Amino acid sequence: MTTYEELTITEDGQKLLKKAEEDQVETVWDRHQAQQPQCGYCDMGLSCRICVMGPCRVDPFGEGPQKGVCGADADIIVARNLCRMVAAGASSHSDHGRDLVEVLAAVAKGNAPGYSIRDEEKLRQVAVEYGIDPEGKDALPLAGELAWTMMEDYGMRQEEITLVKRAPEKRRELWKKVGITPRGIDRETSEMMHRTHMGVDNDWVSLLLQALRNSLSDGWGGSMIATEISDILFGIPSPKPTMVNAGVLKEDQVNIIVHGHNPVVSEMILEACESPEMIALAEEKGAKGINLAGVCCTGNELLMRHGVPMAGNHLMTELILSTGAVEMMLVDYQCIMPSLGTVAACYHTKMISTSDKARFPGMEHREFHADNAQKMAGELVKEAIENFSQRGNVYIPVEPVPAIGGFSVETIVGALGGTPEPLIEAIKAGKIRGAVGIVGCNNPKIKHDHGHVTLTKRLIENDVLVVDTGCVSVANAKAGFKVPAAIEMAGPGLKEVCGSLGIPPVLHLGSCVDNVRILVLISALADALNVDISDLPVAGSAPEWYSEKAVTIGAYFVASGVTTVLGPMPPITGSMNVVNLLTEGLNDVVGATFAVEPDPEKAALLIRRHIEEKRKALGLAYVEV
Ligand code: SF4
Ligand code: MSK
Repeated sequence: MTTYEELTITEDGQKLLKKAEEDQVETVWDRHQAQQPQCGYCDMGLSCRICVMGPCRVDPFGEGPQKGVCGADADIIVARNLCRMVAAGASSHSDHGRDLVEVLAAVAKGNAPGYSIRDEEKLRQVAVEYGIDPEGKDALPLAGELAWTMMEDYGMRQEEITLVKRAPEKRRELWKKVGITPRGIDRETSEMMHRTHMGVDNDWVSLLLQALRNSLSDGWGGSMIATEISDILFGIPSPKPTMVNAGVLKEDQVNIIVHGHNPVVSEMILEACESPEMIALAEEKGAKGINLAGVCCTGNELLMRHGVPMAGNHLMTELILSTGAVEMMLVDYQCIMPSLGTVAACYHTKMISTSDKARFPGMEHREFHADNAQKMAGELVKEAIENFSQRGNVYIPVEPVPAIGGFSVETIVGALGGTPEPLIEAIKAGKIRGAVGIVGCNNPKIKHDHGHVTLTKRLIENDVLVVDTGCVSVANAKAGFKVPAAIEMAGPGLKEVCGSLGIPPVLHLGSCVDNVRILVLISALADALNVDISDLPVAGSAPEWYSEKAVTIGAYFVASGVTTVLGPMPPITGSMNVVNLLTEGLNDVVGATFAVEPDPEKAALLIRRHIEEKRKALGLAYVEV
């Protein structure tokens, strides 16, 4: 019998798991258990269902078939499967970016009531990067021109994606030499799918190089566009206090939760929740107000820009509903478990899907578009308020924890006095040994939040600065790492630097697409030191990843020169050639590799050793780890 403590390290998670069990609510952990044992062939990447001569499997013990019906061997099958994960991840982020380009275009045409250009300076700066002269142009026509030009990044009229120019020159030259400079966002994903069709690219090395190019089209393309337009439309994040965990729900208020990734919907919901008319209606219905909170990355988008509280990360999404305190959950897309409608049906919670491309069982579909979003948001918030009277018993198990979010590159550099120089000096002096981006999801294969929190703790206590995004950032906020007082958990050097700047030792950089903020930050560091990204004492990690998007993020980190340590093993162990290329061979190609280490204590040692090796190579003081 598994205990709640074995499933999650979080107090709210443990208590709500008990509540869910009492309420006979099935959770992701129950279904994970019911799936055991999971398919060994799939786990190793050795099964293929790309065509209907199959499905095929290659026997890992050498006794059964060693080739699929078409003749594909283990290397080809494993590489193709991984490549398709990268393509799916890249297309998810990049399609999210495309939606924002369309909203920007609609704003420019005056077809998006409620939306506006909140950061005109950033609009002008990005326009210049796209080769547009903003001189003498008003914001709206300029936004239209930028949206139109960005659309070309999605197609095939360019030799390289525009924002690739943000990468250090040495890195761009390397990409050219290796032949992985991304040309068009959709083009690379489309080519990846083409190459993995039966009978196209059957060289596992060539396939994996295209996967790197495809991932770069996301990191320096679709995701970067998503982040930049979000900043233009909704403002560049700046540090703001907030609260986290299931305790952010309020017993005496109307609770509305937003879930997914795209801020286009959630920004409008926030506006509606803050309207005096809605607040008055809530009071009329007996509530003390309207409490908007987030889960996953739509939550991160609102937290970063407005300090909206965060109820939980990926594995908490079902449990948040089991509080019985949620009047309405609105979802857009990605990481939304199709089980949520069934969980909500056990309570009074209304579930609303909002995107034409993401529908779910047990949810009412109310489609948001730029032209109707403001009106739709008002109607839905009203419905949520009216649902307050339908509440049954409510169980909010913990008090919330304070945190600070909103560290964009602009605010980090601003806090440093307008230049990355003080950070570089602190790294050179050894007060900060290096920096690590911890990113990604939760996965029921790993004790919830244990990987994130343990790794972060070990790194900061050894003077490694941590920046995080996505579901990690929620785990780390819940663990108390994101308040200035958390410097007490840091090593002496990191404590001194963060203490003098008044910042926590763990900086929240945003949502999944905001991993590109990490790329921009490390590019600035590399440029300031006149080295390549792969020379820096930095690393990436995804201790509890589950999604295809996380594979793509890992791939663009590595292709950009950041060695990245994964917790769960990707499905590649069926081919030692693929394993060796990804964990060793890539060092000779892009100067960085993947590593896999599910134990966060060991992962911390691995990362610290890597950082010290980079310090040594740069001629900086180093220690043996
Ligand atoms: Fe089998 Fe080849 Fe078809 Fe895959 S592509 S299912 S290995 S025949
Ligand atoms: S939401 S991709 S579970 S981080 Fe971005 Fe969290 Fe991973 Fe989804």
